[in-house]
Amino acid sequence: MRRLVKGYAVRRQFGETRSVIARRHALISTDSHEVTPMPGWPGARIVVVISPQMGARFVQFFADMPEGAAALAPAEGIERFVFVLKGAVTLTLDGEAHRLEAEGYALIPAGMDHEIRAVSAARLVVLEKMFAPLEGAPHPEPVIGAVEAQPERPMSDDGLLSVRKLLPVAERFDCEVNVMEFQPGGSLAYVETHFVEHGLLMLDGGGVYRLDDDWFSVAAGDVIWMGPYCPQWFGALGARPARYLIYKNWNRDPLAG
Ligand code: UGY
Ligand code: MN
Repeated sequence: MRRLVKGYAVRRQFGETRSVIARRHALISTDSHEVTPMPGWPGARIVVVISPQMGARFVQFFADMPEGAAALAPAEGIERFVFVLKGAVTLTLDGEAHRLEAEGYALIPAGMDHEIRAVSAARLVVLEKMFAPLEGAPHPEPVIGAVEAQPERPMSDDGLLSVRKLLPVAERFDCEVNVMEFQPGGSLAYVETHFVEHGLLMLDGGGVYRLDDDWFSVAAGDVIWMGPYCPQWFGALGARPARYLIYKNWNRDPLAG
């Protein structure tokens, strides 16, 4: 561990980082995090890791909130997904307070006023996008849950890959957020190419991520943006399972804006 820390220090000294920003993908390692102020998040340390400025159609950021800090709803038309990495927050929606602890999460539909308040110092990862309504479908309801309460569904015949879906599978939702778990040696079955994009946070373990024509070693804390049609594949390495949180826009026609 000591060597690793020293390694980072040396890399920084020579202006190196594992972060890579390319046309259709990005890998953001923690050593290049940049803290920025953010309207609606007074007192919080915000690090925006994915945004439209790099080509994405959504935003992903970390929010470190000191105890007692509160965040307000985003601008009109934007839906928000909040996932607690550390500590605890209360989410107040429609006058009701919900406590979210580590690996607790919430999807707050566009247009829904709310407050997120840190009960203790808390670290969150937040995803926001412009909601894409679907004609004939009702407006989605808020979703509040915890990862471990969701059923683990097998995703491969070898038993090495499973997924927990954090949101209901229904077309009124224009995105999904999942936790995928790879046992050591497990991998995606094929190189995916699809029109939807991803925001990913490595939660545990690590492995090798293929993005376009490059292969990257990735570990807990790393963030990845995969733009439309970025060829992608992951294989887990190491003695313990690798897990990642992954967002995807979906359920909408590619011609629908
Ligand atoms: O759902 C997905 O597209 C997912 N399997 N992609 C990924 O893990 N890169
Ligand atoms: Mn994919």
